[in-house]
Amino acid sequence: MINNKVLSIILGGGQGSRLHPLTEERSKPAVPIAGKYRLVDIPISNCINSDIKRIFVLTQFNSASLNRHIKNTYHFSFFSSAFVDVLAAEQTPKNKGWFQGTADAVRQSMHHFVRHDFEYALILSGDQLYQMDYDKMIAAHEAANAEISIATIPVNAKDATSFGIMKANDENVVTSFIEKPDASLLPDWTSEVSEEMKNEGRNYLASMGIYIFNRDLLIKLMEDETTIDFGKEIIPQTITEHITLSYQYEGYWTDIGNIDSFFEANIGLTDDIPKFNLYDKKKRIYTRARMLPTTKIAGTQLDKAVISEGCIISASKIERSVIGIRSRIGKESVVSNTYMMGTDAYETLLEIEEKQIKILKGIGERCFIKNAILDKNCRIGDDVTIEGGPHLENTETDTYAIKEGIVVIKKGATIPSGFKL
Ligand code: ADQ
Ligand code: ADP
Repeated sequence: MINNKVLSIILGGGQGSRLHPLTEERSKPAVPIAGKYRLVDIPISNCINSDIKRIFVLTQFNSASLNRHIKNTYHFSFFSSAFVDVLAAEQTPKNKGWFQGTADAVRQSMHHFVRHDFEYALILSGDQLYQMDYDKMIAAHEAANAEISIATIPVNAKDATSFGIMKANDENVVTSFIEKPDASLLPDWTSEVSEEMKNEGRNYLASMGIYIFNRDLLIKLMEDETTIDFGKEIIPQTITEHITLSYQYEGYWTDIGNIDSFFEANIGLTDDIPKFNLYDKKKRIYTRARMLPTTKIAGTQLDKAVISEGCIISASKIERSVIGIRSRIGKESVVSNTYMMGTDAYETLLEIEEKQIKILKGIGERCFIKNAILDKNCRIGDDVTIEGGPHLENTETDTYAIKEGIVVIKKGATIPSGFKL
């Protein structure tokens, strides 16, 4: 089934330094998460699970890995109107080439959207972890006769300053909106929330950055070239003139736009009952089908380990860690509180011999890795210690970066045997 009224537009990221160095060589939507997925699989899967199958992904640059992933994953029937298309910022006589902000990204791509029939544009962020039925939000939008809808979630005072905060009336119509208010302004911005939310101190109604716009209104709003962002300009400027619905959501939702939250969201998957449920048959998360062999483990003590397919593991211990596809971990190594993304291809014995490879992809023997993210295709030698934590200062070298105590080993980096951090 396809919902023919809705066209989905996924905002795939700006020039984005917040996820650096994971975005050094790839665009943000292509960043691997949860061992076998890419960031963009989350909003795309939510769309597919809501029967929305006409999807554009807007990205700042056309990374080969994003295109390859989309092309190899989302095949729809030849007879269907479904598609997932990547639109990268283009240099044309009218613009400088980069998307200046979220609204500018939509504006510059508008000529692609208007070729399609649709009543509603569903605008989504590309860096959030959540499962949501957009069809329910669309039904609420229609029932309220709204022109714009914003998905909202109650947040606490600490988080409120990083979001767009709004107030709504008894009919959930938004009456005022402020983007990322200063803490001093917060006392004026509390809302009536459910008892459960109140008990958690979540008294502020935050925008989730998920919007529905009626087609004609979006076209009209995009004509004003001075507006750059939805949160900073479009939403605050339009709510008084156009009926804007607050569609309240109380499930699990988290922004994974920086290294810290990205790390926490991945490690959170090792909890006994993770807040993000990858095992829900009805809300499946899709990704590329790779036909990998099963994982082989020898002599390893596993505790809260999420292990993807195709791994070869001889470590002594893996705890509270997510291990990505095709990972290799050598004997007597300990991996703790770590997200290892895995590798793109196995190294054959012939290749190792011919290229005289000394340090293989993966983690060698007798290593100790804690509080780290290992990007894909890393080569960690033997007897390496990498221990992230608050004692480490933010810094960056050719092979790794430290952000808020998390050590990020860069894609394809080689860490020599005996290295200690
Ligand atoms: P932010 O998350 O700070 O606030 P922004 O940085 O504009 O807003 O990002 C929104 C989404 O658009 C992200 O997925 C981002 O990667 C993407 N994006 C940003 N710039 C882009 C560009 N130039 N081209 C393509 N994609 C781009 C917004 C709202 C707040 C709301 C939060 C919820 O402004 O009101 O509370 O989202 O997370
Ligand atoms: P990323 O997005 O993490 O930067 P890419 O998507 O560019 O990575 O690379 C992933 C894909 O590239 C893999 O799925 C694999 O098919 C292919 N690939 C990369 N390196 C090799 C290799 N050495 N041999 C075969 N395939 C490879």
